[in-house]
Amino acid sequence: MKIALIGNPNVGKSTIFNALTGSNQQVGNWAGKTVERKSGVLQRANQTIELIDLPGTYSLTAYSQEEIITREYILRERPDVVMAMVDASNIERNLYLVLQILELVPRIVIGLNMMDLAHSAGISIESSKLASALKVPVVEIVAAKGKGIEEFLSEAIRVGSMASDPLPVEVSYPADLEQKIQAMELLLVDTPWVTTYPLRWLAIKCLERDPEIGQKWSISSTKLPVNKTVNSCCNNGDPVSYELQEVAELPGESLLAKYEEDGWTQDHFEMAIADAKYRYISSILPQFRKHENPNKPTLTDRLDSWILSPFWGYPIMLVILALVFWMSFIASAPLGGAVSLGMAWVADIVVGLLQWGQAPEFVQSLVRDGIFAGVGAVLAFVPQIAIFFAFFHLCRIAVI
Ligand SMILES: Nc1nc2c(ncn2[C@@H]2O[C@H](COP(=O)(O)OP(=O)(O)O)[C@@H](O)[C@H]2O)c(=O)[nH]1
Ligand SMILES: [Mg+2]
Repeated sequence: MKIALIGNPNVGKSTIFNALTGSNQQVGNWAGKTVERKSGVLQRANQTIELIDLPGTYSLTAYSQEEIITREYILRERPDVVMAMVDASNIERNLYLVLQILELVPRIVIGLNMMDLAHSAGISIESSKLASALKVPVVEIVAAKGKGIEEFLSEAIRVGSMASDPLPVEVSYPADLEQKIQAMELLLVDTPWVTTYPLRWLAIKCLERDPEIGQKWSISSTKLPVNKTVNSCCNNGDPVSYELQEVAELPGESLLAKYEEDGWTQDHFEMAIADAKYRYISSILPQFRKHENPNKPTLTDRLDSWILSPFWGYPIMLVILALVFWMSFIASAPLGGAVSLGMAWVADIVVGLLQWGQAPEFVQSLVRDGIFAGVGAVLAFVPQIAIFFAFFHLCRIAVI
């Protein structure tokens, strides 16, 4: 059985993956990509399970390597079941990805992780109600503490072994958009593409003018060089590789042109489709999520209200940038000086020893002026660089 782990970045996929596969892992890169590929094998109830930890992603459009790899893996490798990890403390954004997965495959199980964080933020989520809202099994987990991991896996195995596909919810789009999706479905229903892609998903992606749709691949048993101009994932780390044969034009160009005349551009479709999913999530949220103290904003909420305010946001950003600049270039100067002094001190000792051992003058000069002066000049920048990167990393995780 093939199981894929999917979720937003930092939801705890790797924690689960490591807990389940232990040292039985294969780590490499997705072919032609700088994205890590982790797979592992485990045994449960006389079954061999291949588990794959897909790259963290927020969406399944074709804008990043992670998104393309994730969806291409689902479409081409056809895992028997998807384990969708969800951060319970940030459920709205996480469910957005779940709804997109549900448009691709019906066999999914949701792992509601970070229940501890949700609890301390005053959020309570009733997993059974979430399960009935989406018509998908939900298992509560605290991956970091190893809680619920085995239950999550058993549930995935159960769904993966079901004789027929389950029927999860389908997002309902506003009537005008729904009518356009159905018109596109009619054009696509008899094409060979529906053997590769689910019809509704294909229709939506055609309306979004997804650049990856319509690419024809052939499977080859030898490892082929990856065509660098093609922005698609190929598993040349696997026994089989894929080669792009051709990019076919799908039906629907004239329909798209007509829609465009009416103002339904590519951006308009993308926005309308994303908006409908978020509206759908907002409409079901009250069924399963409760804020224990809804009026009391959390610290993050309060910080956000200042940092993201249109008035205070810019001065705060300038202050933070000035602070990073000051820390990196001015406050770090004494540290750089200390490194230079330290190097000079060590150089004196080493050169003293060389003199004592009557080493030739050129060796002493090489050590003093070449090695210590050269390396010292470089090391003097280390505090500056370290401070800058520490701030850079902080800003990055603050954004995430
Ligand atoms: N508080 C809390 N932290 C968790 C939980 N599960 C994972 N983490 C932490 O979240 C971080 C991201 O986890 P990781 O498995 O790397 O996420 P990935 O990006 O989805 O692979 C790590 O520091 C984990 O220790 C959990 O249930 N509760
Ligand atoms: Mg990970």
